[in-house]
Amino acid sequence: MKQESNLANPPVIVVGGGGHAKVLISALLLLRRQVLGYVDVDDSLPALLGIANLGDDDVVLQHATNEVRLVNGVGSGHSTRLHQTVFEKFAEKGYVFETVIHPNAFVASEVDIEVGAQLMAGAVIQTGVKLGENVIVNTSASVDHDCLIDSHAHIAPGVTLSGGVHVGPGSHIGAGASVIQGVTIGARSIVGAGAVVIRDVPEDVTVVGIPAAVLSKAI
Ligand code: JB3
Repeated sequence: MKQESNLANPPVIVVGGGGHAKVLISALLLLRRQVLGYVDVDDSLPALLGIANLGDDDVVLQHATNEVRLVNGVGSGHSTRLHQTVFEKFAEKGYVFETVIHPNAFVASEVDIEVGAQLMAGAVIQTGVKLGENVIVNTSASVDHDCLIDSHAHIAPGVTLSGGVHVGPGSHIGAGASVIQGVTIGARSIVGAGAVVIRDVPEDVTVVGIPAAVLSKAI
């Protein structure tokens, strides 16, 4: 697991104040992490689980990069790309994103988890898996042996990835989708909720249905 900071467990600031942020704050509180607050483009949003809205993203810049860690609380509510945009915006300024692993996630041996990855409650990460930076494995999603999930990909709730699946960078696997073993999902592609993927998916497309077929270019 790659992480860099001068402090063992620095306090965190959550970026975003919607549904994804709320789930992350819940996990962080269970993990007994100190959460200074969250930042959102909407500074009128109320506290989340007792954690205050600190204002907009400029508030983060008031903290030195080695004093705090960030948690990327922007999910896929507005766009499947925003999660990556937020990560890159702060990472290029030198901020480190915390890796969040819910205490009820299962992580097998010989798993490689990059900085900023998020494993929600009930996520199962089997042996030999590699999770890139800023990846989300959402509630009750299952990532089986030797899968490679590239940076910024989102494995939505209830997804089943069989062994040796490769999910390309920035891709989104929709809720409840299933992917058979050995399939590659191309970069930035979207797999619709409930789809069953039985063959490789190219880059920059949306696939839906059973078996999954290309619907359109991804947006
Ligand atoms: O399905 C599940 C379990 N979770 C979904 C998650 C993965 O994606 C959830 O149900 C939603 O569909 C979605 O959650 P998310 O991304 O939190 O969406 P939403 O509830 O719409 O909140 C997004 C928040 O991010 C809003 O309050 C925006 O104002 C804020 N936001 C957008 N861009 C930003 C930025 N906040 C900051 N700080 N900076 C930004 O650039």
